[in-house]
Amino acid sequence: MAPKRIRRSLALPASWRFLLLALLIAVSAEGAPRPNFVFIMSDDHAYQAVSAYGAGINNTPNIDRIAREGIRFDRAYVPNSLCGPCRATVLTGKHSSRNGFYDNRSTFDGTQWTMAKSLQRAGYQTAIVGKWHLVSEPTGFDHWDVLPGQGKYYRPDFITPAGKSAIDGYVTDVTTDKAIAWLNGAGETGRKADKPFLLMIHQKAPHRPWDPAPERLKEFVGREIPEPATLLDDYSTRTSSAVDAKMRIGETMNDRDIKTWAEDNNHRQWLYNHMTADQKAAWVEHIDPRQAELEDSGLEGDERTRWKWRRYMEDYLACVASVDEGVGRVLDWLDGAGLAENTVVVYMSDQGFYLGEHGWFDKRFMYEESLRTPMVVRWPAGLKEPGREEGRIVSNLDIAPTFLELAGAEVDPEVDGRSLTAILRSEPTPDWREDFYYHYHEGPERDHNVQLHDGVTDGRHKLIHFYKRDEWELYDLEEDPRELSNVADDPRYAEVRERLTARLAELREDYGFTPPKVGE
Ligand code: SGN
Ligand code: CA
Repeated sequence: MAPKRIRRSLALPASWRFLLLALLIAVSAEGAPRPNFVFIMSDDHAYQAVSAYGAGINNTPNIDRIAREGIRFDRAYVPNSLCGPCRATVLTGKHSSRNGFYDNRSTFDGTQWTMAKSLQRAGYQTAIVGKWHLVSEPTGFDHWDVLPGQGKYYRPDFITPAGKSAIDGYVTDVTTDKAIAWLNGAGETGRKADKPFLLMIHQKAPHRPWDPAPERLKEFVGREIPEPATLLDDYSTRTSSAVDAKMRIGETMNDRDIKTWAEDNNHRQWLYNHMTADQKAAWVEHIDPRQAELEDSGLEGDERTRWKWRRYMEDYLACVASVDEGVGRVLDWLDGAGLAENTVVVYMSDQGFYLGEHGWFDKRFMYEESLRTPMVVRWPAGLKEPGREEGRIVSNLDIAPTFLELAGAEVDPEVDGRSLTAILRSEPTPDWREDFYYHYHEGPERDHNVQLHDGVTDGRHKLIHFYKRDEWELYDLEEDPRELSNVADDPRYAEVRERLTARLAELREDYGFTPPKVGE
C-alpha cells in the first residue's frame, strides 16, 4: 500500500505531495496512517430515495458511488427515529436514555463524552457544518458553523462562535461550499494538512417543507414516479396507535407542504423574504400552476391523496438531488486532493422517512421506513470486497465506536454501539448483535400524534409495544415486509411473541426502562 501511494505522489504537484506527506506523518501506534473521516448526514432522507437501494424512484449517482466503491448497509437501524435524538446518538454512540437527549425538546449536555472530543484528544482536527439541532453550543469541534434550529432553505442563517450571519444561496449548496472551504483550509480554523480530521457535513435537506433549489423546481414535474403499494393503506389489522397518527398525506399534509398556498398566505410572504428576484420568479412559476390545477381539478378522496403525494415527491426528490450533488462535490474534492484512499466516507440520514408508505410522511414509528436509515460507507485503504451489500444489524450507534477504533482513540465504556471495523474488513464477527432495541420518546402531544412506544426486532420479526395504551403489534417481516398484517394475537405466532416479549423485558432492564401502567 505505502509504496503505491508514494509512487503516485511523485507525479503530483508540490502542494499535493505536501498533503500526502502530512497524511503519512499522522501515523497510529501500529504504523499505519490514521484515516480521515467525512461523515455526511442528511435530514429525513428515506432509503427508498437512494437509487443504490433499488426502489427505482430517482437517481442518486454520487451516493451510489459510495455504495459501489464501499458497503451498502441494508439493516441500519436508528434507536429513536427523530432528528435531535439521532444526532445525539451519532455523537455519543449511546441510546437516548444514556445520553439524555430524548426528543426534540431536549437540550444536549455538551459536557458529556463525545466522539468529537475523543478524536480531538487523539490529535484529530474536528469540524461540523450544517444542521445541528441539539440546542446547546457544539463542543469538541475545532470548527463549527451550524444552522440555528431547523435552519432555512433560502438565505440561511449560520452560527459560529463569532455570531450569526445570513448567507445568500440555497442551504444545501451553502453547506457543501462551507465544507469544501474548510477542507481547503480557509480561515483560522480551516483544516491544516498536518493532522487527520473528522468533518461532519449535516445537510438540512430534504426535511419538510421540501423546498428545492430554484433550478431544480421543474426537475421531477411530470416524471413517472411509481406509487408505493401502501399509499392507500386502510390500517385494517393495526392498533389504534397506528391509526391515530396525524401524518397522512391525504389529511395532514398542508398547502405549505405541497406549495398550493394562497397569494395572501403568510407562508408565501415569509419564503419570498429570503429570496432574490430570480428565485422568487422561479417559485411563482412553481406554485401558481399547482394551485390552479388543484382548484380546477375538483379532486377528492383517494384521487386527491394521489395528487398530493405526487407533488410531495416532486419537491422531495428535487431536494434529494441537491444533496446528492453535494456528495459528489465532496468525493471529487477528496479525489483531487489525493485523500480518497485513506478517508472513511459515510453517507446516512438522521433517520428514515415515509414517502407515502401507509399513506404517510414523517417518521417516529418503529416500522421499517423510519427505523431503517440509508447508510453507505467507503474506505478504499481498509475495506475489503467493495460493492458489498451487508445484512447484519448495524446502527447510527456504531459510528462513534467505529471512527474511534480506526483512529486509535479512547472509547467510553458506556457506549451502546459496536465498531464496524471487522465488518468493513470482512473479518468474522462471531458475537454480533442479533436484535435491536427501539424507543420513541416524544409522545403524542407534539407533532403528528405518535404514541410512545418501544420494541425489539431481530430483522425477521418485530414486536412493538405502545405502552401507554398497552397495544401490541407483531410483524413477520419475511411474510409481510410492508407490515400490513399485525399478527400479535395470531396463535401461529404465539411462540415468536413469547420469545420477543421476554427479550424486550431484558432490553428494557438494560436500558433502565419500566413501562408505566395504562393511564399513568
Ligand atoms: C417540524 C415538522 C414536523 C417534523 C418535526 C421534527 N413540521 O416540526 O413535520 O416531524 O419538525 O423533524 S413543520 O411544519 O415545521 O415542517 S426533525 O427531523 O427535526 O426531527
Ligand atoms: Ca430528521
